[in-house]
Formats: sequence, C-alpha cells, structure tokens
Amino acid sequence: MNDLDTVFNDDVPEHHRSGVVAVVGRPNVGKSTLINAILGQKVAIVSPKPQTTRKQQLGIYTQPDAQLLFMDTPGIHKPQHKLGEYMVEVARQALRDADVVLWVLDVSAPPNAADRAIAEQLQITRSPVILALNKIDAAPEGDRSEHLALVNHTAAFEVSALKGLGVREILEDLIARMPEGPRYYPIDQVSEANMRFIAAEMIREKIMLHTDQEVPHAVAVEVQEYKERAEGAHYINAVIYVERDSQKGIIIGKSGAMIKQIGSEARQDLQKLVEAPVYIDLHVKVLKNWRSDEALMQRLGYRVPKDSDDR
Ligand SMILES: Nc1nc2c(ncn2[C@@H]2O[C@H](COP(=O)(O)OP(=O)(O)OP(=O)(O)O)[C@@H](O)[C@H]2O)c(=O)[nH]1
Ligand SMILES: [Mg+2]
Repeated sequence: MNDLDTVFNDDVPEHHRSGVVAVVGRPNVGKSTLINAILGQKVAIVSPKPQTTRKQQLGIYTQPDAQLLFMDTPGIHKPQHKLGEYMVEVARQALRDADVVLWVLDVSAPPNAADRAIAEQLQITRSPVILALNKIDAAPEGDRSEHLALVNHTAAFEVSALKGLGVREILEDLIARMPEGPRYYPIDQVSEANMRFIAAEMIREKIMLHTDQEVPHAVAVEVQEYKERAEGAHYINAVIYVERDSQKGIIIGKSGAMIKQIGSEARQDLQKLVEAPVYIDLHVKVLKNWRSDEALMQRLGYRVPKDSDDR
C-alpha cells in the first residue's frame, strides 16, 4: 500500500467495492446528463447537439462502502475527420478498461444504424452490459422490445436522466456488480479534471448551445491563463479557435453580442462551481482545418493515448 492508499482508505470498510463503468452510446442519447444525475453535480457538459463530449472524462461517485469511476465517452459515430476518429477511439479504449459497460439508449426514437454498429462492438466485450433506456419522459408508454433486442445484456433499466427517474436504481445495480477494491480518490473528489479544463469545457458548452450547423463542431477552446487572485476572484483568459473566418464572425456576433453572451453564461456557471467571482477574457482566432491536423489537435489536448501509455 502506498501513501495515497493509506490516506484515502483509512476509514474504508472491509468488502469495499470499486471499479470502472464505461458509459457508451451514440451521440446525443444523454450519457453526460446521466453521469451528472448520478453524481448530483455537473461534471460534464451537455448540449442538444451530437458530439458534445470529445475527451474521456471521469466522474467519481463515492459512498462509504463503494467508489465507482464513470467514464463519460464521446458518442460512438462514423468519423468525418481526424477529431472524429480520435473521439471514437477514446470510446473504444474505455470499453476495454471497464468492469461494467453502461450502454445508454434513447427510447424516444427507434434504434438506428448507429445503435446497431455499437451493438456489434459490444459483442466482443467481456464485461457485463447494462442498458440504460433513457428519455422515458419523452416516451412514457413506448415499446422497448426493439431496444432490448439490440444486444445480449445483463440488466436493463428505464431512466430519465433529465428528470432523475430510475437513476438511484441503476446506481444500486452498478454498485452491486463492482468487484471488491480500494478507494482510488478522496471522498470529496467528483472529477479528475482541473479548473483549466473545466473552464474551457464550460465555454465550449455555451458555444454548442448558441451556434448551429458546423460552427459548434469546429470550435476548440484553450485556456491560456487561469489565475486565482489574492482577493479570491478567479481570472480566466481563453482563446476560442475556429476553422474559418466566417466562423469567427459568427462567434463574435453582431457588435460582439454573441461572444459577450458566451462569456457571461460561462462565467455564471463557473461562479456557482468555485463560489467566487469569475472574470473571463475571450478571444477568437482562426486555426485553419485544425480538426484534420494531428499536430494541431495534440496542441489543443486531443491526443490519442497509445496502448503503452496506460498499461
Ligand atoms: N427528454 C429528455 N432529454 C434528455 C434526457 N437525457 C438527456 N437529454 C437531452 O439530450 C441532449 C443530449 O444530452 P447529452 O448528455 O449531451 O448527450 P451525450 O450522449 O453525452 O452526447 P455526446 O456527448 O454528444 O455523445 C441534451 O439536450 C439533454 O438535455 C432525458 O432523460 N430526457
Ligand atoms: Mg456527452
């Protein structure tokens, strides 16, 4: 046992359970919303547009006798560019590392080709597959048989991540399936992300919410400076990268109205999180075709981990 183990595991009961839950599904089915609902806190950004989540993100759930590590993954989809390939690869690697796979499905629509492609991939995982039949609030009386028939599964739950329905039940089931193991993180830690990443994601979420078509997907946000001032205020200086001049104009908006709104909404969210005044300085720059350029992607933090990195 190393020092960290001793610190986190001081009061851990015998038969403590822990493990990794990979949360997978096609874009926009509600994976990030479900994780936020389980944790009772916003750790992952959410938007009505597909391909919101880009990187693997950990959500940490802790109770006295169990700790679950939820891996929020980008939606598995047919990639159109290098960034897309990266996102799908991230989701695949999460599958490989999981104790349980939680497949989120949207029951407000019939299964489609993207769902069937995921079913095919899940056939090769050795971990139990649990189905979260999500968005039941939007289809209360629907027939779930088509969704249930997609893949061999160990259990299935009807949930509404948005309304918090069925969330407790699914959590209890997942806990019961975890192997015995240590507490990996301190009890009050809900995420592995640092404030720089969270700030960048909050800004990106507002862009996803307020822009359309290609623009939200062509955006990357880089926090260049994050300072906690002596008086307690947080100061953030961030650059919004887009792929073309026309997109830059859209992000700035008429007389700067759009960028002002993005900054103001991100600031409000961050203030809630850090419970202190937040100041955000935003700039927009064009980085031509960054989504097709591996070197630029790496610079922006989208780097495919090599197998040898974590094994
Ligand atoms: N009606 C309804 N909408 C939901 C529910 N859960 C999520 N949503 C909505 O579905 C949209 C997508 O939610 P996300 O959590 O971003 O979906 P995701 O699967 O993480 O998407 P990607 O990150 O793009 O793969 C958002 O507009 C959510 O508010 C639900 O239970 N009911
Ligand atoms: Mg997501």
